[in-house]
Amino acid sequence: MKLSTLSIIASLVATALASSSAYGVLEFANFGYPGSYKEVASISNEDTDQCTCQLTTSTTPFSGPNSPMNEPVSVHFRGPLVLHEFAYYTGDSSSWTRKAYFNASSQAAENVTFLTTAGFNSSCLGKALTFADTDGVSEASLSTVLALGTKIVSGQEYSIFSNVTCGSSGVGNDCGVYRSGIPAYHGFDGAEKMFLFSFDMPQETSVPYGDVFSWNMPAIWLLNAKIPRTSQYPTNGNCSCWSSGCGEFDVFEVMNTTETTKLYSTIHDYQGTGDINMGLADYGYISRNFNSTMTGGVVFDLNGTATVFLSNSTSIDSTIPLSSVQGWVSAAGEAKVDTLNSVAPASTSTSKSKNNALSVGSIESIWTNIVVGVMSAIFYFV
Ligand SMILES: *[C@@H]1O[C@H](CO)[C@@H](O)[C@H](O)[C@H]1NC(C)=O
Ligand SMILES: *[C@@H]1O[C@H](CO)[C@@H](O)[C@H](O)[C@H]1NC(C)=O
Ligand SMILES: *[C@@H]1O[C@H](CO)[C@@H](O)[C@H](O)[C@H]1NC(C)=O
Ligand SMILES: *[C@@H]1O[C@H](CO)[C@@H](O)[C@H](O)[C@H]1NC(C)=O
Ligand SMILES: *[C@@H]1O[C@H](CO)[C@@H](O)[C@H](O)[C@H]1NC(C)=O
Ligand SMILES: *[C@@H]1O[C@H](CO)[C@@H](O)[C@H](O)[C@H]1NC(C)=O
Ligand SMILES: *[C@@H]1O[C@H](CO)[C@@H](O)[C@H](O)[C@H]1NC(C)=O
Ligand SMILES: *[C@@H]1O[C@H](CO)[C@@H](O)[C@H](O)[C@H]1NC(C)=O
Ligand SMILES: CC(=O)N[C@H]1CO[C@H](CO)[C@@H](O)[C@@H]1O
Repeated sequence: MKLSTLSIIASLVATALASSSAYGVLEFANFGYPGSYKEVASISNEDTDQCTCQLTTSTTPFSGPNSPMNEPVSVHFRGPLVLHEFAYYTGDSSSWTRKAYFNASSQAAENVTFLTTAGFNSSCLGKALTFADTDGVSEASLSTVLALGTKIVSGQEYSIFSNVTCGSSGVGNDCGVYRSGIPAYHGFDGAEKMFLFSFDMPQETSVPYGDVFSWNMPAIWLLNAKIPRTSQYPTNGNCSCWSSGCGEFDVFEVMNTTETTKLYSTIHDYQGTGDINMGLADYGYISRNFNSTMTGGVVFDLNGTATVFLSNSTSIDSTIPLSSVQGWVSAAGEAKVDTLNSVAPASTSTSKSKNNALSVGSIESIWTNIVVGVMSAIFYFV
């Protein structure tokens, strides 16, 4: 009995560990559920130490494929990273149509606004969003295109929004409540959408190890665009809808300074989990190529399938047949598919956990799996 329990435990541990391995494609199936979150209702004294925020008492509902990421999202980049091209597409039954585009070499900048947090540092909100200059991280006085070859280093970030300006700040308005004084733009909308990227994630050489928390941890991720417009890294969780689950999707993310060769994908919401910090990780990873340009992205389809891939066949054209994208994905290598739980409508819980829009840990999730697996094996055999 003991031996067979042990061997089951051993095989569960082996399975859990082996399941974190290199894939060509990371896929979440059954993504989206009927849920809700709480928006920021007000921000008070934002430029003083008395800075506070309040969330709405009522909840904002969402449902349908890919929810809540069917809401408008902003696109975020962390170094070490060089962005060559970015595109946002919406789909119909036969093809993807490009609705936003950045090309560093041609300096094309269609329906994109580069923002960065180079503004005033408030005690509850952190640094304010500003227009980003050509280097991605300095403040510019108006919308400016990222320069060819711009490399951001560890710890540096910028984001891309659409060029559609927000109406006035307020609950129920087009962009909800946002921080006063920021350049406020809409995110990229739609349940059926695709983001493609051409980028480098080179080895960090400019910043010494230990100088920043996120050393050599590049990432590309999506946030519900309401998050950065109030506060991406608040010290007070009531200053963002993140904790209550308005949504984050990590597309390509190095999660740990000791695992810099692995790009993970994680969803942060409450679809079948109570732990938004850990979120829903796909236990596979895509290998980071340090030495050459990577192309690929994420496809959200109307079946609620979110597919992350890298493929050298990716061509960021103005229209792309659905079948071409399917071809790139199926040729990209083995897929690690994570089917999410279906969740009945429920009231939103407000997490007390640390509100860090990029604190994730699929390694922790693997250990949770092992512990849960071991516990169930023990209960099964007792
Ligand atoms: C990006 O711009 C470069 C330089 O103009 C051009 O060669 C390349 O084809 C463009 N990429 C796309 C996808 O249009
Ligand atoms: C937004 O981008 C589109 C596509 O490039 C362009 O036609 C439009 O003029 C831009 N609008 C603004 C306000 O810049
Ligand atoms: C912003 O101010 C807080 C104190 O309110 C400080 O802890 C933090 O380091 C500052 N952040 C930056 C980026 O200067
Ligand atoms: C720019 O992106 C926004 C956000 O998704 C979209 O509503 C708008 O139609 C796009 N503009 C163009 C010119 O495609
Ligand atoms: C957030 O809002 C809730 C409800 O109003 C309140 O109880 C809590 O103290 C607030 N948290 C902070 C850190 O201000
Ligand atoms: C990275 O992961 C390793 C292995 O799980 C762990 O020992 C280490 O503490 C983690 N480091 C950070 C910075 O999270
Ligand atoms: C969605 O699911 C249906 C039924 O399984 C399938 O026929 C269809 O190809 C799927 N669509 C996509 C875009 O994957
Ligand atoms: C893509 O091409 C680069 C060289 O340009 C190569 O290093 C890399 O392995 C290729 N990636 C895939 C997925 O084939
Ligand atoms: C072939 C090659 O140049 N490989 C290099 C890729 O980048 C890593 C990290 O900087 C180096 O260790 C390799 O030598």
